Amino acid sequence: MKKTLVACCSAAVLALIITILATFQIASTGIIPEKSDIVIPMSVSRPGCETTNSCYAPPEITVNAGKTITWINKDRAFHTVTSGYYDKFDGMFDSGHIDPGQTFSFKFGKLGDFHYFCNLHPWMEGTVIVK
Ligand SMILES: [Cu+2]
Repeated sequence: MKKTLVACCSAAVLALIITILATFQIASTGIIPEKSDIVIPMSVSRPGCETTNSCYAPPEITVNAGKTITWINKDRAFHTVTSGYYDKFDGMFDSGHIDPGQTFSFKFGKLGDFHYFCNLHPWMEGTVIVK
């Protein structure tokens, strides 16, 4: 009886250790996306970030033509990266809902200033300048 209990507890401890190691492995191998050019910060689903122009960080980025920009959602809410203005979609790109922790990428081939916003939170705005 005592031996069975010891074996059972050892198995449980071993399973716990394996789970912890597996979690660490996922975090350290980059399966969780880390690389991004623009961050969607925490709590921007509430109005306020527009007063400090910090709904996307950075709110404005200048790149060479052909560059792929990646946004990462570090908030706990869904967001979108949608080209144009809230009352005037231009149809160039639209991420759809970006889940927390997920990314969206778009390659900018044409020159110009490209305004974008969040379709769910119209106060969120940013610009990509392609030179
Ligand atoms: Cu949003």
